[in-house]
Amino acid sequence: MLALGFLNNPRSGRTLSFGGPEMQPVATVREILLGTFDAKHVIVRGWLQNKRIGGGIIFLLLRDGSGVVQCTLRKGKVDDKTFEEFQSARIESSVELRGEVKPDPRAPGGREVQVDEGRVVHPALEEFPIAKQFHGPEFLLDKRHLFVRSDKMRSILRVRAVVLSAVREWFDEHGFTEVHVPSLTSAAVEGGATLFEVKYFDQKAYLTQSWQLYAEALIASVGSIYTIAPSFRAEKSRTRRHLTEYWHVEAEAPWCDLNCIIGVEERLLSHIVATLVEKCKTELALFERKLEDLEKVKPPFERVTYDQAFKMIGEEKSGIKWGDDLGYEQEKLLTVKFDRPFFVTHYPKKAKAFYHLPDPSNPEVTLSVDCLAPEGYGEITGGGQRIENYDALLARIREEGLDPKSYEWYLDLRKFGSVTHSGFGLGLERVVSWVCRLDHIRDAIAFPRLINRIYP
Ligand code: NSS
Repeated sequence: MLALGFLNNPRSGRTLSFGGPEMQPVATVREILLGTFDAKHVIVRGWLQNKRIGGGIIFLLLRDGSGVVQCTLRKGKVDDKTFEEFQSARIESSVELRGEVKPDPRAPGGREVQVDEGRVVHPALEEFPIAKQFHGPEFLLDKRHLFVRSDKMRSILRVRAVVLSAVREWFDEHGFTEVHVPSLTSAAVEGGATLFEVKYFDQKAYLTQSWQLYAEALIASVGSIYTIAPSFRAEKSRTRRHLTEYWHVEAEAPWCDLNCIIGVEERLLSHIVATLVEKCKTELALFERKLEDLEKVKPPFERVTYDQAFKMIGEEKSGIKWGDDLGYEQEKLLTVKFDRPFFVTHYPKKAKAFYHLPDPSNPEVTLSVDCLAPEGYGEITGGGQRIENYDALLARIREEGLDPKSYEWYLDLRKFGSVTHSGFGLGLERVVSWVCRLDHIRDAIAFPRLINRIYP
């Protein structure tokens, strides 16, 4: 019997939990299941996701963050004290096991760890409140700090991470520099209705809705740029696709018109989706997202103008008048006609924020673009070409009833070498909801912030 103790392995840098002559580094479940760990005897540690006892064997499902593996404790093979300890351990206890990896076609992943030594590190003090039975969404949101351990949330969090690494990879390879701007701001970007006001010492400030205005300053410094940061919207109604705090991937590029930014968006989105197909097959399968659906996502994406879209949804029968923004209901009508993401361009001036450039050939519409995901998901990006000219921008600010004083520095940008430029924002949770076929955007983020929820 080897003594239990924590040592650092100077070779691998990982902590050893079981000391003794054959000191072994800790294997991850992923390494065990892939067979990439170069020893048959392994130490694993994690949380007891499930437990079943039968015929003198305790079957454990151990989860360690990289995956889930079956581990078996046989009476007689482990000492009686250990067997009893695991017999009474509740699920979600933290445990450490040592054993031999053996192929077993009945085990999930085709391998199991036959344990010869183990300990419960911290036994769960109570029964885990989330059981296999159905729980309502509000209960699961109250217990979110524990629900994040579920297969569903773990898979979503991994998909999120892979989306973001694909975003960085694509931008970095295409000459975009990552830049960060403040989250505390002094003016609205996307309209006052969804601004969160905060006290900034003796002044009024707001949580940012978008990096855009700062980005337009920075393109004259660093060229094409992107950011990944939280944005805040005081969304006053409950919907399936609005968070009050969401992660915003935004890009801005000088010498780039509407057509150019559409090209950036379709190539970026295609890269994100191709990376998911390559790296997240298991997660996508859990959500029954067919790879064929995603493999169709390749540039060029289809484009329709707002005018065409308005006709496609039956004009006023869709519940809006010409000029109104497309809401969830209208986007649903439209997206059923597509089986992959597509662009809607040239939204009416009154449906869009002040900075959008009116189309020189028809100033009632703007050189704007949203990307809509199919299957009812709707808008996942919004952006377009910006107003370049000082007087035109000032006129639009006034026309929208905004205070030019708040936008003085932004107007200044048009005084010193204004250029054609465009950008867009992509809602990370909107993209995750679509690829993972989620019913509600709250599950695309670990701890959602919603109109009625700021706990836990
Ligand atoms: O309001 S947007 O359509 N556009 C902007 O903020 C631009 N200033 C971005 C830019 O050009 N740099 O928001 C962009 C995207 C939108 O398409 C959604 O995908 C997402 O941000 N979005 C949201 N996601 C989750 N929850 C909420 N409330 C939300 N609002 C927008």
